Amino acid sequence: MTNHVTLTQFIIEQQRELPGVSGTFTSLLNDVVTACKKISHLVNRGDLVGVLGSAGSENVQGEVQKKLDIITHDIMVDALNWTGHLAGMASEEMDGIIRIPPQYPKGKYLALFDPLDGSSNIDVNLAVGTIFSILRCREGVEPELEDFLRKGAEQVCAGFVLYGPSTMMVLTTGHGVNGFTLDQDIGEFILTHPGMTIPDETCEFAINMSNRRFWEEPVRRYIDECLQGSEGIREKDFNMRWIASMVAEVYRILTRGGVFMYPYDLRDPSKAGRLRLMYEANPMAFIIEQAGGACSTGRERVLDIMPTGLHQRVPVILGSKNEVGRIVDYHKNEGAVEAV
Ligand code: AFP
Repeated sequence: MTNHVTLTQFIIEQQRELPGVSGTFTSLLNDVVTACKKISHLVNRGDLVGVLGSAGSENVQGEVQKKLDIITHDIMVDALNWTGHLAGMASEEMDGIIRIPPQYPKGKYLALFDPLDGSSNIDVNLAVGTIFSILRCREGVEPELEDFLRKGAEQVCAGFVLYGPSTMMVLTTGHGVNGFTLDQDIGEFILTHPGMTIPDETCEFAINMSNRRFWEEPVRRYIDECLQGSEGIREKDFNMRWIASMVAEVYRILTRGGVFMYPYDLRDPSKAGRLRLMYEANPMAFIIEQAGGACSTGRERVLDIMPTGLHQRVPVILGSKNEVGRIVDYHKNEGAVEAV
């Protein structure tokens, strides 16, 4: 088989079109790819290499950590902290920012990542993923928290790797969205899904229905109208999916459209939502918008949120543009909700 474009080749060719680029970004992306290949290998080996099950500890958000949550966090940090491409990192599994050890050179980018999203799925052999977001850093400074707390609209790159039946990387650098499949035989990600786009209309929604009693009225109204199907005001039947793994839901939406929601709910007033702005919502919002979709909290565009903390949570409604627009319209008469 010839003429297969590898991820590295694709990024180098994209960078050539931009004046004055140094190639550092391509190298950084290769560091991320190396880490994700290692994670893919471990996820695939599962219990054969003893990586399943609980670690018996809790992360900064008070969630029970799986062994793989910790292992994948370490793989990401170890692959990224010594190469000289990053000025600092932040991980969903760690409280504060992760500094580059003093013996290594510092680069001009910041990386934020959720090393194993959907980790509750790992022990039941369902899809999980790694999500990452890259920001530019002021050069020559030791980054502090404020350097990370930037709007999602400032991301230079966002991507995720889905460890499913195939391992796929989906990537945007702000020029559309492209999907790459890991060819296990040669160890390279190959461009298989160029120019991914999301249809504006959909008949499929994804939400955790067990939370219905905690939702606000606009979300209840939208879902109830979908459930009424062809007999209701939507005059068409809807299908529902819930994988409890955002990477898998977003990948499905990128391939056949749909809407995914983890909305604001009234379970715990101290939490504005379930998903983390910096590690999940922002990178996915960048990808979704670049593929022609939309991403909102219901009240504002996710990429416009000014973050107040590394582990801040936000409501997320993303996917096909017209459906997200409809849900946002339903929110218009509701009061504002404070993000925490
Ligand atoms: P975990 O990484 O803790 O499994 O969380 C996954 C996730 O952040 C996101 O990927 C899912 O869409 C969502 O949580 C599932 O949440 P529920 O378990 O409440 O449905």
